[in-house]
Amino acid sequence: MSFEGFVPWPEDLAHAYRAAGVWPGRTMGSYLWEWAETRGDRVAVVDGTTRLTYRDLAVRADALAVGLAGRGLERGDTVLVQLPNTWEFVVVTAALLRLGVVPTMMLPPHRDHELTAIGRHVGARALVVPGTWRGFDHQELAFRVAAALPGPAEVLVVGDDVAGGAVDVRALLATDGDTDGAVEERRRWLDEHGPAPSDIAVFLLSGGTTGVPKVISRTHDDYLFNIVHCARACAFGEDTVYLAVLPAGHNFPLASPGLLGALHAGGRVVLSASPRPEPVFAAIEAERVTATSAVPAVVLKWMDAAATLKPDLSSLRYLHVGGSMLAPDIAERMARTLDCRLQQVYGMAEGLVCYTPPDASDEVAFGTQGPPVSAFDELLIVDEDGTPVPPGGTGELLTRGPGTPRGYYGVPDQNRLSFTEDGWFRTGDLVRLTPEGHAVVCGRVKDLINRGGEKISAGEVETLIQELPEVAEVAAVPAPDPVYGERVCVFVRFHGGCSLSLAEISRLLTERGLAAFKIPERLEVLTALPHTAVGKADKKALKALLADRNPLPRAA
Ligand code: OOB
Repeated sequence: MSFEGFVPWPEDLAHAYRAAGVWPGRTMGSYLWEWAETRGDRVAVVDGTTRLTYRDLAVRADALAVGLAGRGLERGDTVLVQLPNTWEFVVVTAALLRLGVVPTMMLPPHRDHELTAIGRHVGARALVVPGTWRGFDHQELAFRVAAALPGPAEVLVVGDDVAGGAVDVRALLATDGDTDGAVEERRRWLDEHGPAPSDIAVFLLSGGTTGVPKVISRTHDDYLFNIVHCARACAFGEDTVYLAVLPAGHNFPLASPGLLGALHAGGRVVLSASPRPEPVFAAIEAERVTATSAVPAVVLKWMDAAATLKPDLSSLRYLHVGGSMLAPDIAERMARTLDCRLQQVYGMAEGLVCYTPPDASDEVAFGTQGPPVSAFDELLIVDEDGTPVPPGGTGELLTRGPGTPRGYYGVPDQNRLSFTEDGWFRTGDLVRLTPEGHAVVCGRVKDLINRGGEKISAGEVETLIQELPEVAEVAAVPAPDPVYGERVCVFVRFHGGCSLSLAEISRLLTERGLAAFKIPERLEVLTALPHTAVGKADKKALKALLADRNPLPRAA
């Protein structure tokens, strides 16, 4: 493996986890053919009218993997994957896992700013993008980003109008007319050239509190651990029909347990390209979906729409809700309105995932975020000095365990802040534990804005706004919002004689290639920002100011 910024697992721990079977000691791609042999004709993936069996998935993933190898990609490379929820997302991911080329999971709204910064950080060798998606030309974006990367990078397109110079992914994964011999030969070649369990399987993006998002390297070992335990915590099995609604590059719909968990359990994955109520309800009805997961902001929209659309949700047994704060009364209303078991989830791409059990009492299901999915996960609640708080007290949650890696990729200075010397990850979340060991998330100490589950680093937005010549000082804080929970509000002090409107700031940040969900939706102009003793913008004071301004001016 050639990933220099990778923080490996301590040898002794890795050895102990493998010896005890905590880590299965396998790669994720190694399951594909096992599944194809035991459940070959069963449908694995549904996307509209496209249905792939477990065997189709293995055959196509192998074809694509070998095709990509033919284009020069090899084990230890990484590519940026920016695909919507389509069946090709699953095949591309499976192919990359098989080949040992690490998918760096980007999100469809990401633009030049995120793709270029992350692509440089991980040393991306290619980008996998849709052609045009929601009216936006991702192919053109990918060519721009590829040109801005230091090394050569290919543009791989999943779409109809593949430009000259780009690689047509659909052509690579087509297998029509392949003989059994060809399929077998590809399988053998990939078995020999694929990754090891300790290799990085995927790169995930962290909500991050500094600059652009931090990159989390997940090995086959530690990612499989999460997938298996989350699938167990959600009672996934062969009868599971899981609907992937949130962007599949997020850890939540991808692997907690998400689509990988559903496949691992022998179930079926249905993909919805949009979280809007109409397509989601239609997919639940048509495919008799049994489980899905979403952030509270999305479920609130489903609840509103259910009143008028009156969908048949009788197949839906479990709804996993997490990613941002959820009040107990709303949790209860969600379960009643959609008539299913609510499983709250508190998780993070950095590893730890907590789930309320499927058969939890109402008190637990509505009032807590549940215990960690595995008994091997350790939780510690500390105060501001790092001292453990008394049982039941609230403080910052530190965690460690076989599914929580020991460092972000390629940021040693940040790692000294985010991880303790003995391997605890500082979540930045304020949590208390019930006597039964269930987590209750109470807030956070990290400087980010959680807009309906999308994490936005305040620092990233501030850095871009600070670069505008009119701006003397800026601080981004969460503004409370009834649907999204929070939206980005910026407090700005302009240089004398200068000013910008919210619309102008929005346009300038869009021009700089910032993803739309990070663009501030509220602007508060101050002649002086309050400061803390160390001279930083005092965000506590700013949030209080925001709460005092009633009603708040709303973004256009
Ligand atoms: C999930 O993952 P990320 O990496 O996008 O965000 C993690 C952060 C947590 O540190 C916490 O601040 C927040 O999102 N969060 C919650 C929460 N679940 C996550 N805050 C309050 N209540 C909750 N239930 O968001 C994620 C990953 C896997 C499964 C589920 C969510």
